[in-house]
Amino acid sequence: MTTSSLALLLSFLLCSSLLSFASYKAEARRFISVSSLISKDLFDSMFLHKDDSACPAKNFYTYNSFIHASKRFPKFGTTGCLATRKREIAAFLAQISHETTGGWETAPDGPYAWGLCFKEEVSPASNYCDSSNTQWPCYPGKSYHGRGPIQLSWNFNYGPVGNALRFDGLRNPEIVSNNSLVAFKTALWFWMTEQKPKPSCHNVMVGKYTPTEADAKANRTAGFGLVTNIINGGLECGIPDDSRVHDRIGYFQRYASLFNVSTGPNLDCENQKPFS
Ligand SMILES: *[C@@H]1O[C@H](CO)[C@@H](O)[C@H](O)[C@H]1NC(C)=O
Ligand SMILES: *[C@@H]1O[C@H](CO)[C@@H](O)[C@H](O)[C@H]1NC(C)=O
Ligand SMILES: CC(=O)N[C@H]1CO[C@H](CO)[C@@H](O)[C@@H]1O
Repeated sequence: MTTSSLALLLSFLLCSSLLSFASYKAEARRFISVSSLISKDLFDSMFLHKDDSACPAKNFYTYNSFIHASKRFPKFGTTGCLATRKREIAAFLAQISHETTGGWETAPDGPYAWGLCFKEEVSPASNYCDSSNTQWPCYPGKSYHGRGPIQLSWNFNYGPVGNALRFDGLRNPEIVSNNSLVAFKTALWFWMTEQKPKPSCHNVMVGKYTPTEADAKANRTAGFGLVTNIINGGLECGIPDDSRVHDRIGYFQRYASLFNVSTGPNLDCENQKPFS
């Protein structure tokens, strides 16, 4: 191995800046894709039970759909150094695992081996129509309950995600639980897209989040806990010892360890105020 290729390798491994930014970026584009960071074997070792007959989403969430969907969002899992990339993918998979978990405390292989077990909310309490939203009006008879890996909910999310991904989210919300490619794309859309005043989950995990004054006052510092705050902070954050928050963290710790990467600080959001 030449000195320069050794330097390159080290910069990837250690996240240092031995190389100029331009050559670093060029190398990064050449070598690192989501599928090179997470093989089908690694994916399958995370989601040990997703295709069990006990899981309603049996055979729905395939590795190929995940990889294919990720290509629609080229910055996902390809930003920053190698550890950052793996950590972002682990965080994303952890959050969607909590959203779709079939696990319980004494489940086979532990509670965190049961991500991607559900594709649709079971007995939704409402049709998640915010009728005060005139930009994304509900279509008569349609329900905007949780569907897909991120359990996309509400007309004001189905509308814009459909717009971005070129399907009619308001008239055809069912596609999110009937087409696994669309399903993964909706989850990645949610992950990658900033919805003010919240930052995007992606920017938080790759170190591109700059807290506003309001964020600083609310303890919203970067880390996995802030991602939880973005996804469901109104219900889960600012509460000591919330079991849903612990479930998200448990998934993240397991996946980070399968990726051989550290989780980073601020896993919890119990000391953070939700966004308002
Ligand atoms: C993590 O480390 C273990 C043990 O060294 C190794 O077998 C495994 O392939 C590594 N996984 C990844 C994703 O690098
Ligand atoms: C911020 O977090 C610290 C502990 O980390 C806590 O003492 C403080 O009350 C928190 N502030 C707010 C506004 O939640
Ligand atoms: C073919 C198919 O899977 N159809 C499903 C589409 O989604 C609706 C509701 O989300 C299901 O009830 C159908 O079974």
